[in-house]
Parts: sequence; C-alpha cells; structure tokens
Amino acid sequence: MSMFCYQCEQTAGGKGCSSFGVCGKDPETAALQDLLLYGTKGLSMYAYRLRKLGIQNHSWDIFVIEALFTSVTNVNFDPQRIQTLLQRLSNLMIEARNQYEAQSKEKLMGPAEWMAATTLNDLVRAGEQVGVEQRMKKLGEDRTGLQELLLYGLKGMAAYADHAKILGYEDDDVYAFFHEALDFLTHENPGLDSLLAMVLKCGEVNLKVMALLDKAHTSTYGHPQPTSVRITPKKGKAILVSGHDLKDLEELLKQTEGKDISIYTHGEMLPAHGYPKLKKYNHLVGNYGGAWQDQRKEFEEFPGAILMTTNCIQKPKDSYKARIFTAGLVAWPGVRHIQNRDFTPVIQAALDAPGFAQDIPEQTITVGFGHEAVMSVASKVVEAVKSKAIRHFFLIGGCDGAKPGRNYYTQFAEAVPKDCVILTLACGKYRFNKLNFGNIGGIPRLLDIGQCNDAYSAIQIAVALAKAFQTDVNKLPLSMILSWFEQKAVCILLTLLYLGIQNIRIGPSLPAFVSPAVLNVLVDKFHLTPIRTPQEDLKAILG
Ligand code: SF4
Ligand code: SF3
Repeated sequence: MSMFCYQCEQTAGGKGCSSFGVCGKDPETAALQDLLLYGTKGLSMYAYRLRKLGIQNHSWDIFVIEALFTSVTNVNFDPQRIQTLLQRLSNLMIEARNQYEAQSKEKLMGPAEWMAATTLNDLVRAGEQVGVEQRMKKLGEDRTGLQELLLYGLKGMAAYADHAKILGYEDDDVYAFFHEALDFLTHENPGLDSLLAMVLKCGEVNLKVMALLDKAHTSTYGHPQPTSVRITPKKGKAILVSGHDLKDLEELLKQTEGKDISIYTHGEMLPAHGYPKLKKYNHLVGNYGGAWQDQRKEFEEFPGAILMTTNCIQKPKDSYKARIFTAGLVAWPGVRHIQNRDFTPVIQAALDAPGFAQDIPEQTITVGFGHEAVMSVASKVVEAVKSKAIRHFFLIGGCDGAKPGRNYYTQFAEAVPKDCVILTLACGKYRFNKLNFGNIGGIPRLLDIGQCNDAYSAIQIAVALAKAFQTDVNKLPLSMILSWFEQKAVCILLTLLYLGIQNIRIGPSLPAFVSPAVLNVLVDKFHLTPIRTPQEDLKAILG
C-alpha cells in the first residue's frame, strides 16, 4: 500500500512521504485522512451554497473545523477514530444534500456525491483514489501546490478556530470562509491568480481567527504577565500537560487541587504560566522538557502521567504508553482517550507512578510578554530605540522539529548582537530559551510572546511600534526569522503575507508543496527568502 503526503517540513526526502509517514502516519491512516478531507470539501459545497440561500447549520461548521484540525500533522493517528468521523460526515452530508436539493435543481458533483462505504477496508480504498497525486496528474505541480498551500492554511486556521470555540468564542464569517474556501478547492480548473488570491484571503481571515483566540485567552484567563517559570522538577507526584489547549489545563488544575500532585507544562503549554487565572494555582509548578520532537526521551524519563491536548504526539514508547493520555482531537491507537475533560484516569496514573524523588535546585526562565505586557513598557522601548540603546528587533519564532538544520535558529539567536532584542513565540524557542540573554536598560533581550497563535501579539507589537515611529512596519528595525514545521505555521505565514510584511526569512527548508514557479512569485511579490547561514543573514540584515 502506498500513500502521498507532503504537508509538513519533515516530509521524506524533502519531497513527500510515499510509503510511510516520517511522523508515524501509516498508509491506511493517510488514505482515511485524504478521504475525510475530500468528503469535508463535499459538505462545504452544500454549506457554501445553502448559506447564500439563508440556510446554515452549526454542526456542519463545527465538523469542518474538527475534520481539518484532525488532519494536521501529529494530531490523529487512529484509523478507528477517523472511521467514526467519516460516518458522521456521511450523515451530515445526506442532511445537507437533502436540504440543498429541496432548494435547488442543481445537482452537485465530485466530492458532493460522496457517501461513506461501510467497511474500513472500503473506506481506505476510496481514500486512495482522492489524494494529492490524483489531482497533481490533472492540474500539475503549481496549481496543486497552491491548492495544498490553501488547504494547509485552512488546517492551521481550523486549529486556532477550534481553540477559540472551546472557550466560547466563534465568528460566523470565519465559518462562512471555511466553506467558501473548501468549495473553491473543488473547482475543476482553478487559475493561478484566483488560487493566489484565495491563499491571501486565508491569511486575512486567519488574522481574524488569531484575534478571536487572543480575545478568548485573555478574556478567560487575563492578559499574560511577565512570569518567572521553574524549569527544574520538585519532589512529588506529577502530571505533564502538552499542547495548546488552556481549557484542558485549567480543568486538570481544578481536578488536581489539594491532591498533592504537581502540574508541569510541556512544549506549547509553557505560556500558560503567564496567565493570571492559571498561574494562581500553586500546584502549577513549572515547565518540563523541551520541544515536541524530544518527547520520546523526555516522557520516558518523566515519572508521572502525561496529557496530550493538541498536536504534537509522536509514537509512544511502551515504557510510557500506559501513562500517556490524549484529549480533544488527538489520538493514537491504544492510548487512552479522555472524554468530557474527566481527568480521573490521568490523576490515577500520576498517583500510581513514582513521581520525582527529590527537588532539583531551582532554575527559571521568564515568559508572559504578550501584547499588553510589551505595550505597557512601549515608551521605554521607543526611547531605547531612539537613543540607539536598541539597534534592532528580531522575531525568531515558529515550530521546532528534528532536522539538524534547525541549529541555525540557536546559532542565530546566539549571534544576535548585544544591542538587539529577540522576540520569540511557538515551540521553536526551545532552541534558545534557556540561554541567558541579559537585558538592555531593564528590557529583557529575550521576550517570549507565547504560543504560535500569539503571533497575533507579535503583529500588534509591530503595528504599535510602527505607529510610535510613524512609519510602515516594513521600515521598522525589525526582521522576522521564521521556522516552520506544520500547518499552523503555514496559516501564520499567510497572514504575514496578507499584511504585506516583506523580507521574511524562512527555514529550515522550503515547503515541498511550493513549486519553483510559485516560489518565484512569493519571492518577487514578498521578498520571502530562504535562510542561509546565521552570519550571512545577520550581515544582510544589519549591514
Ligand atoms: Fe510525512 Fe509530514 Fe505527512 Fe507525516 S504529516 S506523512 S511526516 S509529510
Ligand atoms: Fe510547535 Fe507542534 Fe508548530 Fe504551536 S507544537 S508550534 S510544531
């Protein structure tokens, strides 16, 4: 059985995973995910048209974002769970089709005709017929690549929309765009210009989604405050929480109160320590480990239970398979899944595990520089730039991954001159966030803005600086050095391009789905540049 997937940065040979996913996705799961996306496009074909007729259905909206998020890299590896989703999709599709056919004589074709087969085997066979490669034969690599760029942008955006929805924040215009864009992806013969326009529109709508999620986080948990976070363990029972879902963390904190269990954040959960309504829990004791790709070693060594709330899960080792749990849309075959945020099994696993035998001497890092915290010292920052105490800002952010080329980001951060400030966000910061960068006149040289979705904060900060200096963001002494791995980084990049941000440096390698012709367009229009060496890039930026 073969497969084809080139949606993430670690894709095999920089071209595509064709026999087994480097991430651990098997061909069966790959085919089921392809089918899920194909059918979801069909559902959106109806939802898009019915909305124009004044008919909408919240279950269709929710399904679409959950299906897209499910197929993000390192989220769901469980064929059974995807089969259940396909069955639900089939039912929603029948409902949407009936409603549309009651309103219109138009008979929709292609993905809109899809119906789920009953056996897993038949679903897999159907999935094999609707992958990227089939379209590539018809449309060629440029247009297929642009379609995939849009689809991956939608996947990333769906993850953020899902997080916001979980906290009760939704926007109907966003759902409308998901259906519009997925319907667009079913067009038989799309033009390059219309594809590019839709890709940038995805960036525009993603800005809205990130703003919505920022509002959801800050309204629910308060604005992040600069906070010192312990990065060494304390004696006692322990639970490690990974991923981006703050609601899962909050519920776990409530359910473990008074139970003498320490809660540690992992990966993208680190910024949680900055939120007033989360940091108030004394048993949220610190952060453990590094970025997602180190988890198999770190989870093995962690003497407690582990909870994966969103991406990025890797194949669990037998040594910790019984004490790792998934929640939300994350799934791995044979790993226990938490329903309805009842964390009883996680708590029991933590109590059954040995816990840390002793306190390790305290070491800390500082997080919590969201837009409010940075804005509150804006005048100091502006003054420091005017007096030339600060020469330049570097936003070094994005995903982490396993490739050796990612040392670039550590070396770059280390080589940044002492009169420059580094802003960072997302899990790529684990490459350098434990180094001591010192400060410039009391302003820390390393400002951790938060999770990948807090790119919204970075944008707010850049816009505020541009306003203070009465200039355009592109003329600020600010350079963006981004690392990508999965599809959330894709939607953020699209937002930056939509905002007209120029000269972004991106690495560690270029996406396999961006063809040379499309890359030329991005380079011409946005001066998007692949990273070279830290020395060459610093020289080019600072002169
Ligand atoms: Fe390969 Fe990435 Fe797709 Fe996994 S998600 S199969 S690693 S391209
Ligand atoms: Fe990291 Fe997966 Fe992308 Fe949220 S957690 S940034 S890779």
